[in-house]
Amino acid sequence: MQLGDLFDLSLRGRRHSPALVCDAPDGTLRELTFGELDERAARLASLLGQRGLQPGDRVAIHLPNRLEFIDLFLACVRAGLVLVPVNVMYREREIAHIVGDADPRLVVTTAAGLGLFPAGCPVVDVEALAAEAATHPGRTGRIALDGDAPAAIVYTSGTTGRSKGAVLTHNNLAANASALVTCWRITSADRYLAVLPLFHVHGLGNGLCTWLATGCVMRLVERFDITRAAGWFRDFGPTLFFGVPTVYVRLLELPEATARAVGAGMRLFVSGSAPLPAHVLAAFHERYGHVILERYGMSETLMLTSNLLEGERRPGTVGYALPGVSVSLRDHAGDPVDAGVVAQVFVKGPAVFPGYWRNPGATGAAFHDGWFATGDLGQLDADGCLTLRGRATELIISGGFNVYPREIEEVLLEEPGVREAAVVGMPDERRGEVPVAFVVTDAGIDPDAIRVRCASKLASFKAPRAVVRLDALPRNAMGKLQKHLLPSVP
Ligand code: MCA
Repeated sequence: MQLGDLFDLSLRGRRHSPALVCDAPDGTLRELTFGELDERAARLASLLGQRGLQPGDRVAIHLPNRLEFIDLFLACVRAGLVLVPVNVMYREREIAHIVGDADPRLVVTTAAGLGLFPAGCPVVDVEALAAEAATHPGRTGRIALDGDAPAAIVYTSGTTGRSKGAVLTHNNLAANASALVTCWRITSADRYLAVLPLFHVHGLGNGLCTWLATGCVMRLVERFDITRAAGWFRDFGPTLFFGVPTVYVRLLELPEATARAVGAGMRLFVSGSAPLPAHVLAAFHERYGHVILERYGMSETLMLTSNLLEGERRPGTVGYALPGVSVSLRDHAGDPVDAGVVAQVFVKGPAVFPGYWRNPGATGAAFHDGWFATGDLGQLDADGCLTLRGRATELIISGGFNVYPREIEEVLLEEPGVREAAVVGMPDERRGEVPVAFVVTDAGIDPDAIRVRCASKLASFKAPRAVVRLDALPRNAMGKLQKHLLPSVP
């Protein structure tokens, strides 16, 4: 299915209905109908075509949540262009890798972002592009596309240090949205408060795509901010909210009366991207009167399992396979294990990606007999409810963002005087986990200076909270690093 067919249910079918509420540059609120969004996308798609972009070309978007992000997404869907969202927190090094790999025909950023891109990159200022599109004649109709055509390439933190581009097809995104709309009963009567970044799958695949599939109203904010959250809930009156655990931890800070009022109007709170601690679930229930619905997914697979909308939402579990998804727990030999046994989670399904962009080696390693290896360890109940029990990889999740130690270790090893480096996740009340680094250095090296330099090269959520100097890293008799023996850091 072409995503445009799914979105047309709203863009055309609900042309005159309110679609979006977002912040205008002058601080007022801006409201648009689905028809207005469709016309904006038509003009932009036509402009991109005139600039020579062809179906299959990549368009990298390095923007915070704003109207133009949506315009670009819809224009790409219309014109068969492949969206490459880039995390706005990334620094030059991370950005250079993504644009080098994705090879975009166009890069759109803000005035502040222009300097982050390497020389020769086809980068444009979003304001200039939007101004040109506003006066450009719109093109009617869409490019005819196979549903298996790529719609987006989403870069995931890499186990090998460099992030890999997960190719998501039109069918993948459509299947994911349809499954969530069905299982969470999202309808045009909902009001969705969108606080998560659109440059990741949670905000893009779950948020934007279910909004466009159902034609509900979305209030889009630039980013989650606890000091503004109460006002957004009060003024917009949402029924639907998607968050990462860090967002729910922060919402517990709102006064009791505010929380009660927010809870009274809400229909569904969903959490994902990182494990939701049971005590947060309980405290939120107590304060807001809602049991948060926890679900499980990955950038490569979109959503896989979900707790039930109606019926028990079991704390500590991520629920049951979504429509079309098969979950199989397998041991090291690749054989399925019995219910109750902890093993790696393998999945199949209509939203599972076809592979990594221009990386057949990584794609081959990720699939086993057609099953995608998630790298997560889990346990299935006899009735099919999944509980995650840790990871087969060293992934750290901080504030809902994935961080692989190897990438940080490589940056640390570039520092003069650093001989060895090991990064691990340490528990953190608010962010779930934070990266902490251990280094072995030449004499006279200041570990804090290393931390500061490392922070200037990496997105803030990857920067080690602390850099600790050790005389030696713990290793076994074979010389293999024993990360579990590293000391804990307060
Ligand atoms: C955080 N920061 C940001 C943003 N969010 N900067 C720009 N844009 C953002 N959207 C920066 C802040 O500037 C600050 O940087 C640092 O992060 C911490 O911010 P703060 O407000 O103090 O943190 P917080 O109140 O604890 O909240 C952080 C947050 C953020 C808003 C919860 O972590 C967040 O938006 N997380 C969502 C991640 C997400 O969407 N993941 C989905 C991945 P500095 O320290 O330099 O001042 S998709 C996925 O995982 C799969 C597929 C799935 O299943 O969903």
